[in-house]
Parts: sequence; C-alpha cells; structure tokens
Amino acid sequence: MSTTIDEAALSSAERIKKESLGLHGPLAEEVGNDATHLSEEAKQILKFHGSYQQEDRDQRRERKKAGLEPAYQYMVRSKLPGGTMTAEQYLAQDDLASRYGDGTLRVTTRQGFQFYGIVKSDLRGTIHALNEALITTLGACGDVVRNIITCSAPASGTVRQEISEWTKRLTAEFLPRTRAYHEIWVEGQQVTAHEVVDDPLYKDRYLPRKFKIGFAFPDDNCTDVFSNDFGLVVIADGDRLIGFNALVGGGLGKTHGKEDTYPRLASPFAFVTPDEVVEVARAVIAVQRDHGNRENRKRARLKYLLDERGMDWFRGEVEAILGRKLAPYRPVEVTEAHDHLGWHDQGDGRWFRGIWIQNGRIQDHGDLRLRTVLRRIVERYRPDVYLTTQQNLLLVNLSPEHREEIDALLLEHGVTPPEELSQARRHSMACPALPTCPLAVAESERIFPEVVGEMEELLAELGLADETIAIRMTGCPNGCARPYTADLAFIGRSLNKYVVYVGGNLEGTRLAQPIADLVPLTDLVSTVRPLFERYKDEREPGESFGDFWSRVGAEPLQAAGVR
Ligand code: SRM
Ligand code: SF4
Repeated sequence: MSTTIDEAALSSAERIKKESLGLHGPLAEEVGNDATHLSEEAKQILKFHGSYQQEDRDQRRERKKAGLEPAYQYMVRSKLPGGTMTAEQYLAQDDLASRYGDGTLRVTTRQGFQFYGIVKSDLRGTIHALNEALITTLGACGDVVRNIITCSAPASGTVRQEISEWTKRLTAEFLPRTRAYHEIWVEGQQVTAHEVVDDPLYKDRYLPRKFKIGFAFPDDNCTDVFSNDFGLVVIADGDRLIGFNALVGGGLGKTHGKEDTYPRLASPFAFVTPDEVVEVARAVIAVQRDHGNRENRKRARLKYLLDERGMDWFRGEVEAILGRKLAPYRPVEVTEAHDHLGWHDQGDGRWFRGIWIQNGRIQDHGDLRLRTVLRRIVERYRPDVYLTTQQNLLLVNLSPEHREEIDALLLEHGVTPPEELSQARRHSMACPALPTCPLAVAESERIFPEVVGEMEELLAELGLADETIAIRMTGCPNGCARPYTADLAFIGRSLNKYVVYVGGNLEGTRLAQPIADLVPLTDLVSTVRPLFERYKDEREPGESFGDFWSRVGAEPLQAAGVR
C-alpha cells in the first residue's frame, strides 16, 4: 500500500480507528451503561485502552442452550515497561485480582500482568485503581507500540540498569496522545464532546497492527529479541553503553493453512547510538505506519512489509526520514539466554530471588499457595517486583540476611526451589488459551503441566533429564508463548490436536520447523519419543535437542507433510 489510501479497500478496523476520534469512539458512553458487553466499535477501541472483551468459553454451550447471552467478562493488561514495579504497585495489583478479578494474576510473556473475569461494571474501577497506583494500561493492546521489554535481572552499575531506564523512556515517547484515556478511566467522566489531541506519530488511524519493541544483550537474550518488530541488542564496552544493533521485522503469528502468513525472526538493520535511538525507532514506526498493509490484517505486521519491499527499500525510507545514512549493523552474535531463577547478588550489597511460576499464573491452588506467599514476602520485606519475559518473577533489592527466611516462607507455601525443578519444567511456557482466549482452538495452559509431566518421565527414562530443553505450547498458531523459537513446541491446530515443531533454541536465534500435524493430545509425547531416542544416540557432546534437529534436519514425520 502506498501513502495514497483507497478507503474502500481498508479493513473495518481502519474505519473504527479513524472514527474513534482519538480513541474515544463510543467507548466513553458505553462503559458506563447497563449492558453487559460493548458494541463492536467500542470493543475494538477498548483494546487500545488495555482491555479485551472476552467470554468464559467453558459456559458457552450451556448458556446458548439455555437461551442466555455469552458469559461476558473482561481481561485487563497492565503495561509495565521492562516488567518493573514497586512493592506498593505489586500489592495494589494483588488487591485488584481479588476485588474485581478471578483471584489470579497472570505474568505475561511481555512482562505485563493480566487480570481476568472482570465484569463490565467493574472495568472502570479496575483501570482507575491501576492508574491510582501509577500503572497505565494505555497501549497495552491495540495497534500501537506495546509494552517494551528487556531483561529485568538487576546488576548494579552495569548497562542493564541503563536499559531498564530506556524501556521507560521509549514507552513515554510512543504512548498514544489522547484525552480519552484520562477522561474515561482517570476522571471517570461520561464525555460526549470529544476533544481530539493531535498525535504526530499515530495520526488518526494509528498503526496498521501491533508494534513490538524489545531489548536484549548478546550474552542474554531471555527476551527473545528476534520476535519483535524492532529489536535492540545492546553493544557495550564493559559497563559503558556504546549503542545498539537494531533489528527489524520479527513476529511470530501465522494462520494454519495460509502460506502467506509465517513466523519470522527480525533481520539485522543498523547500528544506532544511544543519542539517535529514539529518532530511528520513530522513523521505523513511521515507515510501517505509512506503508504497512491496512487492507488485510493478517499481512499487516512490519515483517510482511519488509519481505514485500525488501530491506534496501525499507532502509532507504527510514534514511529519507532521518535525512542521513545509518551506520552498518555490527558483527556481534547473540549466544546465550538465562532465566534468572534462584538467588543472585545484584552487586550493590543486595540480592534478588527469581521465582518460577507455572505458565505465569500467580494463584493459590491446592498445596501451592503462591499468591499468598508472594503477598506476605512483599508486605514484610518490601522488595521491588520485576517480571520476566519467561512468565516468571524476581523479588529485587533484598537484604542478604533475609535470604533464609524468604526461602523458608516459599517452601512452607509449597513453592519448589528452582534447583529442584526439572530442566524441562523450568524452561516451559504455555499461553492462556481456553477458557478466556477467543482465538484458542485447543487447550494450552490448563493441560500443559500434565504434558510436561509426561515429558519429564520420558526424558528421565532416556537419561536426558539434565538437558536444557525449552518446551512451549499454545492453543493456536498466533505464537503468544513464543513456540516457534523453542526446542520443542506443541501448537494448537483444532480441538485436542496439535502441530509439533522442533529445532528452535533457547537463545531465540533460530525458528523451529513443523514435523507432525494433527497429533492428538494423548499422542504428543509418544510422537516425539523417537526424536529423543535418536538425539540421545547421535548427538554431539554438549549439543542441545534443538541444535541437533536443526543440524540433522527434521523431516516431516507424516508422509503428507505438515502445514
Ligand atoms: Fe498474544 C492475541 C495473549 C504475547 C502474538 N494474545 C492475543 C490475545 C489478546 C487474543 C485476542 O486477540 O483476543 C490473547 C489473550 C488471551 C488471554 O485470555 O489472555 C493473547 N499474548 C498473550 C499473552 C498473555 C500470552 C502469555 O502467555 O503471556 C502475552 C501478552 C503479552 C503482553 O503483555 O503484551 C502475549 N502474543 C504474544 C507474543 C509473544 C511476544 O510478544 O513476545 C506473540 C508473538 C510475537 C508477535 O507478536 O508476533 C503474540 N497474540 C499474538 C497474535 C499474532 C499476531 C500476528 O502478527 O499474527 C495474536 C492475534 C492477533 O493479534 O490478531 C495475539
Ligand atoms: Fe490465544 Fe492463540 Fe495467543 Fe494462545 S497463542 S493466547 S490461543 S491467541
């Protein structure tokens, strides 16, 4: 698409964005009315404000039979740049999970928190309370720059600290300019005359699609930086930040059976200094804004624009905006990724403790009283709380003399120490899927712990229990738990059936490939057993499962191939 817009060909989302007049839409009027749900227009605009209208899909059939409307509810997503929050902010969100939500807090793969099961009449109360705690939800969803991620593990006096500040700075730069958010959620007004604020970056139609920015370090790509539209790999000389290797065009979503949609790792783009990073990011976003596909949302991410027009064209457009040439990408490899679990010295006399959270779900369930113990620890020791992109949580700035007490508390509440977790479980991730996600075609979070359990048995039997293997599951091909960069992934295909992928790596530098399609849930582990047997017999010393299959080339296990 060129800058001349063919209005008739645009997707309906484009009309809704434009007619919203700066994200007001009919939202302000509808949020306060008595209906249990929103109109299509308001629902779309609500996303930009950080919330999705959902329904409890477990109740769908019964309610339909009884002639009832769907069990409408809302998911609210906190936007936490770099995943950081204070103890007070953690406690405020923990309160909200019970006051308005379903009693759980979900750490997302982009360092946000999600609240579920909020009824429409409590939506304003929830978002208002988050803002009172100085947490925004603006732009947590929608066609704008999403939560900006980085490795949150603190290391005093190093560039890591500086990068955490960068996530906040870029967030402030790329927040949509709108009065609507403040009016609806903060002031709680029912506004009808909309005051439209000029937004030089997003203009009146925002971006063609979501836009993701992430930071990483060459020796720690725990953020999966290559999955972002715009990635920044830190280039440092010791503790001095020199600049960033910028990457463009990452994105993981695809649609089953549609060959023109695919996961793609971001490509090397340019070297940028700290002084120019905001300007370059802004120019990259502007090129996507002006040239990205606004007719077909399935092809609207930056990755497709790049593949259609080529890197030279893209760089030329960015350079034309900047009015100068960009410096070439530096030959620096990304080689490691860490999960930051357990105790670590921050280098300033204080320590942080990384806590593994199954699929990011903070809740009390059976013997595991994770939500209770986290609240107790945060109330008593007042640590800052940082979220990781692997759905885990770090308790930060703790005094070393509290280490034993904190470990004892965690144990008492049923939290397994990281060193006792199997490697397979420790590196596993699943997306929420059913019953909240409207796009799920198969289960994920709810059944994944059992699948991992079966995998643990298989790996133990083969003597592979100590291998670091990242296993991920999603309920559809959109890729929310980043399955396409995992060693092994199960991706929902239809009810109880999955596509099996192998060959990614923990460092996030390689895409996995599909090797079996429509595999029933009950056959997942038996399907991959031969792959692990061969890996055990033929691997080279130190070779990971994903590296092995990438080297030998995983052929489709089914004659008909996989899509
Ligand atoms: Fe996602 C849509 C959950 C990270 C790719 N994602 C959704 C929605 C909102 C479904 C919807 O559109 O109604 C899911 C809400 C389900 C629920 O009930 O909570 C959802 N995505 C999530 C989270 C919560 C998964 C998790 O396990 O933590 C993550 C929230 C991150 C955040 O805090 O902002 C989440 N989503 C991702 C990632 C991973 C990442 O960004 O590192 C991806 C792959 C990278 C990418 O964007 O390409 C991802 N989500 C998608 C897509 C596919 C986009 C595409 O280009 O095709 C969709 C569907 C869409 O946008 O139409 C989607
Ligand atoms: Fe929903 Fe699919 Fe994302 Fe899972 S991967 S949360 S099923 S959109």
